[in-house]
Formats: sequence, C-alpha cells, structure tokens
Amino acid sequence: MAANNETNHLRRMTIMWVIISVIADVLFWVFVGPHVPPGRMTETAINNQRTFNVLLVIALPVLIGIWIYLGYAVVVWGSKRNSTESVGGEAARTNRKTQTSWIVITSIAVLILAGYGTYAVIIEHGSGGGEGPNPVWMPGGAAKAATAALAGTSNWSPGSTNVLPVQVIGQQWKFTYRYPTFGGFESNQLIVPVDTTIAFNVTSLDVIHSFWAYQLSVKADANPQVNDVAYTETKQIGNFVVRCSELCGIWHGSMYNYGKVMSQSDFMNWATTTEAANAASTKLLPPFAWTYVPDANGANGGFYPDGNMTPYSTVEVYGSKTPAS
Ligand SMILES: [Cu+2]
Repeated sequence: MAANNETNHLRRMTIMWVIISVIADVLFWVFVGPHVPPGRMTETAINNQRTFNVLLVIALPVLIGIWIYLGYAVVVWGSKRNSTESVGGEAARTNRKTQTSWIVITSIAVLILAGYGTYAVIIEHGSGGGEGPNPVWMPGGAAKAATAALAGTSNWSPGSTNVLPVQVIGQQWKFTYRYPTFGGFESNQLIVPVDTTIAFNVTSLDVIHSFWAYQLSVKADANPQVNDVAYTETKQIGNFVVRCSELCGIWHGSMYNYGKVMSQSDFMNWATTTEAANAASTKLLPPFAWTYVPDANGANGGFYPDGNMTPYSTVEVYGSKTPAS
C-alpha cells in the first residue's frame, strides 16, 4: 500500500512540475528573453543573450521542482491541526530511486552545460573575451583576414569582409582608440562600422585595466606590453558605453567613455575625416605598435626634457615596436 501511495505522489508532483515548467519556460523565452542584457548590438551580445536564456530555461524547472516538492510536502504531508496522525513518509536517505535519479539528472545537466559552454566559446570565436596575442578561435569565414589584421595589413572599406583592427589603449584613467588601417590616428570615442567583424587589440600603458564594452559583449584585460585580442561582429547601429573593469587606481570609477556603432558609410566618412583632421597630431604620436612602453627617462614624449637627468633606462622608448624585456 505504501509503495502505491508513493508512486501516486510522485506522479502528481511530476505532472504539476511538467505543466508549470513548460508554461514558465515558454513565458520567459517569449516575453523576457529578447530583453535580457546585454542586448543584441553584436553577434557576441546576441549569443550571450541566448546562452543566458538557455541557462535560465534549464534553471527554471529546477527551481519550480524544488518549490513544488516543498509546497506539496507542506500541504500533503504536513502535520494537520488537531490531528494525532504521525507525520512522515518513506525515508529519502536510502531510497535508491531518488538517489539514482538525482545523480543521473544532475550529471546530464552538468555535461550538457559543459558541452554547450565549450561550443559557445569556440563557435563565437572567444565569445568576446580577450584571447591574448595569438587568438586560438578566429572568426569563422574570415580567419585569413583576421590573420592579416593581426599583421597590420588589413585594409577595411565599406562592403569588404575584412576584419577591422581597432587598438584599445588603457591608461590611468582613460581609454583611447587607435585605428591602424587609417594612418594610426587616435580617438577618445570608440567608433565602429555596423555588420563588420572587429578585432579589438587591447593593451595598457601603465597598470592592468580591463576594456569592457558591455553592450558589445566584449571584455578583455588591458595589460602593459601585451596585445590582447578580442573579436565581435557588430549587428545594430547605436550607442554604447566603455568602462574599465579592473580596479586600477583612485579614479578607476571615472574611467569610462562612449562609443557608437555607425553605418558603414558614416564610419568611412568619420574615419577619413578624422584621419585628415588629426594628421598633424598623429605625427607627434609614437608610431603605431601593438604595445607601447612609456619612456622611463622622459625622452621622446615623456614628462621630462632630454638630458635633464641620468636616464635610468636607455632602452625603454615610448612607442618602441620591440619593447625591451
Ligand atoms: Cu582602469
């Protein structure tokens, strides 16, 4: 008799669980899913939004399962008012069915998540995270162009499928953006064209910062003397914010600026106009390089005039293409 009751309870709970879970999952997917951060501005943002939604659709039934069991236990097995009936059913501790299904179900869930996570990282060429100077996961169809971009030879124009390299330079306490394929000019606004694969080449002039363009779903550490590459493909025109995401000193909190995804022709106009307008100042910048070492002795753009003091370094030159080790 006891075994019969047990099955009944389980069946009732399972039916409730399946119905409520399906309803909750569908409601979430349809009405909440499309609005989940970080939005849909880039391919990595779209993929990260989908990944979050998949995780939530898996997690909701777990939560609902716990609530249903709790509610059911309180209502059905709880001690009744004015009742002398003893409380308690079969012990779960030695219940093989309970234990086996628990281990099997959680194992399957964890393996699926591990597989899905690995797939997402590889297919989304790094999922918008910095992969270091030699990225393992290049953008699928454009791996060749990406390699060219890394070598600094890629030329981007509207309609081209080339990867656009943009250098992100962090320093206490601001970001600047350098466009190597447009004469190496610098901007304090991150402007990128829509429907384009961007290779962010992230570095720092001083301490460790982190380039975090939230709406683009890109986040890459900015380390001095390291070129950290992160990819994404822009999908929507709009504005976004760039924040530093690594505690980097007293004004870390105000280390942010803004960016725009523009139409390809608008971007081309902006880039060529700015290149021309900035030409005189660009000449004063250190030559474009993947990393920069500010000069410790002040020469070539440092704080102190040359010959003012005994150099403590004669090899570290700001803008040096091959930084001293
Ligand atoms: Cu910072």
